[in-house]
Amino acid sequence: MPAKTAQKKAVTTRKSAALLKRAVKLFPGGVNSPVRAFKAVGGKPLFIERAKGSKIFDADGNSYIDYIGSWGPMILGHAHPKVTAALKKALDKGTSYGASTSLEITLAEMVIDAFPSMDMARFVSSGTEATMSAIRLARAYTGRDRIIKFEGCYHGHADSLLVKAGSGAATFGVQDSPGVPSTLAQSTLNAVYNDLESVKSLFESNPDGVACVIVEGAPGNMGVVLPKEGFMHGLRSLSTQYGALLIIDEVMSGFRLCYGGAQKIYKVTPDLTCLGKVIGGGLPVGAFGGRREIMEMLSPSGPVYQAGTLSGNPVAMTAGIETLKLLKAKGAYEKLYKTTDTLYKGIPGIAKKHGVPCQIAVAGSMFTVFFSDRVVHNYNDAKKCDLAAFSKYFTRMLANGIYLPPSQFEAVFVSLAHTKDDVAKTLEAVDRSFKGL
Ligand code: KE4
Repeated sequence: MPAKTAQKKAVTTRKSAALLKRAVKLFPGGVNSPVRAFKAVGGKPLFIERAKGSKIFDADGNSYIDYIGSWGPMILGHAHPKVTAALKKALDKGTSYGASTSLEITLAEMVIDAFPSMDMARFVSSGTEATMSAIRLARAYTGRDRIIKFEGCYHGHADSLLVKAGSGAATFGVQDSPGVPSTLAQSTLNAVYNDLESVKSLFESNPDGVACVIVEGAPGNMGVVLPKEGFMHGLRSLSTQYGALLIIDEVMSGFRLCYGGAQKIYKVTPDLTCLGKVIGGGLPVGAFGGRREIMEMLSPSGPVYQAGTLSGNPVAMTAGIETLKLLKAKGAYEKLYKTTDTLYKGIPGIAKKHGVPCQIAVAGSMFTVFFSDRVVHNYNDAKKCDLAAFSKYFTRMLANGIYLPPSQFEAVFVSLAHTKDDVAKTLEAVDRSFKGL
């Protein structure tokens, strides 16, 4: 329940509850994506009616400072006037042609300019499609079947990747989803994040069998976990040594960490990059891309088939173009980092005051508060966090009008729309929420 408003009007979530009653008859768990169900934190999901800037408003008219930002895409804040205006114009030209447009060229040129490791790209409609297609391409290019991923990393819900996955799969403890054929799951090898030895031993036991290593640019799906010094470079050299491709999944980290993603921050050149979220500005866009010789294996120039009805959709491209234009503007990232820093740096003092053990991991404009007395370096560490404390924290913050991701294994996303007042209100809410946690 959000904080009492100044007018002390009765706060209710009655309309959300009524909508949930209808939704549970229509959708499994009443949702169209599991993490939205609040299952891990108890309580009932809110139904959101509209959003503007840093705020979202539920069906009962309650407003919240939003730190989910649609799980990353809304880095400008909601309904940015320049994005909305461009979309309104685009809509009058029709919504989808199933044919090429200049807009996809414009967005691809912007993406490739930001990611010099990419000679070519292919647009799809989600991050899952991007990673799924990149893996198929890596398997075709190398002629190998096995892939190495990391426990706790999440790359979408393609079968090969739902093996010891993070995000919602971790939240619900189903990292190995039923329905994934064991024959396929056996081709997915899981290493321990931040442990190069675990990667090396998988390569040594499969010396010519690994098609690729796929890793999140800055993991955000076991909560935010930072790569140790040399880890990303180690993945690069091991992949090269064993003839595997290195795929950096920047669906979350791309444009979230900086205008060029984690590979720019960590100075690592992948063979393939996956993107999503921010490049769609809130509309369904994913992309993958990399070296020309690899990408040209894709149909119709090569034999690897991949396709999509709405790939490169003109309306979605418009949202992506406008979003990247505004991110490229002078001072955008400085502002984003300043807001993020002011927010997360205010938390340790409050935690100390209330004797709440917590660790904060920050990557660009996303961060996670781990309820743990030790730094989280991998999924095992993340699983040891005090999940009950997290649930209480989440519920209290919501009651104070702060909308956080409903899982310890997710990230808080800061936007350019979050104001100093939002940060002050959020830290006040943290102070109230940590009391007696
Ligand atoms: P989508 O298919 O959900 O667009 O992207 C999958 C994906 C791929 N790679 C990374 C690094 C991702 O974080 C994601 C999706 N992230 C989750 C949030 N942790 C999406 C939210 C949801 O599942 O509803």
